[in-house]
Amino acid sequence: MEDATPDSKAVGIEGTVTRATGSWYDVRTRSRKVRATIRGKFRLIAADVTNPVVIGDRVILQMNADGTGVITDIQDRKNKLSRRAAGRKIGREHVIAANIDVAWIVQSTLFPKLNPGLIDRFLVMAGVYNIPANIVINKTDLIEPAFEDTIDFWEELYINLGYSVYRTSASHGTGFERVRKDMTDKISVIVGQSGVGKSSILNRIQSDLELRTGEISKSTGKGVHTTTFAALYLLDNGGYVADTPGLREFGLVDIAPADLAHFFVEFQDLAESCHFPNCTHDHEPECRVQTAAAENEIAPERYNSYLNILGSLQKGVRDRGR
Ligand SMILES: Nc1nc2c(ncn2[C@@H]2O[C@H](COP(=O)(O)OP(=O)(O)OP(=O)(O)O)[C@@H](O)[C@H]2O)c(=O)[nH]1
Ligand SMILES: [Mg+2]
Ligand SMILES: [Zn+2]
Repeated sequence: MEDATPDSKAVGIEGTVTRATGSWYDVRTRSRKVRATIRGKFRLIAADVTNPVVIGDRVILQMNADGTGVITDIQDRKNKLSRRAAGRKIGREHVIAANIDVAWIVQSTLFPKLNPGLIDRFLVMAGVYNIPANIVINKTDLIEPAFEDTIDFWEELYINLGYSVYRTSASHGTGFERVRKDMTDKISVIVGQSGVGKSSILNRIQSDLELRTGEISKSTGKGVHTTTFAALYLLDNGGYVADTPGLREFGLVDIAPADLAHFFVEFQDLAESCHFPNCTHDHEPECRVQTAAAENEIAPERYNSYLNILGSLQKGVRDRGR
């Protein structure tokens, strides 16, 4: 669609939402960035969602005479990344971003320490929302010789499962060429807990972003939640990348416990040979997945991680049933 002139009322302009904070939205059209509001009807449609228009949304704008715009239509989303809202809006869906081509799951080697259980939770989340995922191990400059084997072990494990693993040091600026290349022409979203270096990584990918980065708490070894809202940044080489606030936790409430195994790629074929079609691969007899874990055919670490997530899903089901 052609860009319309600011005083054109009739023709809509197509654009991508790059910032969504409160009542104002930034929309990038082919030629410029427009500040826009939304029509009230979107709030009504989305009563169970805390935010009706999110970054990554493809929208139609009508221009006002003063150069601002009004979002009049939202195109169907290819996918979205959400979490359950906490606090006042508890239980409602909070959509973080839409139309995502790839989620980059960031972990740091130390401060905070690499947490494969969290990688698995993020992989499940990406799977549930139908988003391809890559894994970034940041802060490689902190790897002591004694720690090298551990990092190699996890890197190899995820590569063998078919994921792309990237090693970066935002402090030293190493490992970014491949990340930059694989972000080209895509909508990327960076996820990971606070302090792993998500904003620092983006500053390395494109220095003019100048995103604020935070400290690591001396007492907890964790980040201090420096990034407070998600925004989408235009990349020089084409594409967009979203920085997001560190996720404290995310309810995996959207899946039934019996569906969890679908998101552990290496379990899929095995699960078909289990005796019970709704096997949770936990306690059931004649379970092919349990046998595979016992015989190291699948990594016991991944099986344990599966059981941990299964436990939290089952707890969620019990809590909601009360
Ligand atoms: N040693 C080392 N420190 C790093 C690296 N990358 C980031 N840091 C430090 O880690 C701290 C947190 O970095 P941020 O980029 O703010 O982390 P974040 O993931 O964006 O955190 P939130 O915005 O709170 O979610 C800062 O003090 C960074 O300087 C790295 O590669 N090596
Ligand atoms: Mg940040
Ligand atoms: Zn089974």
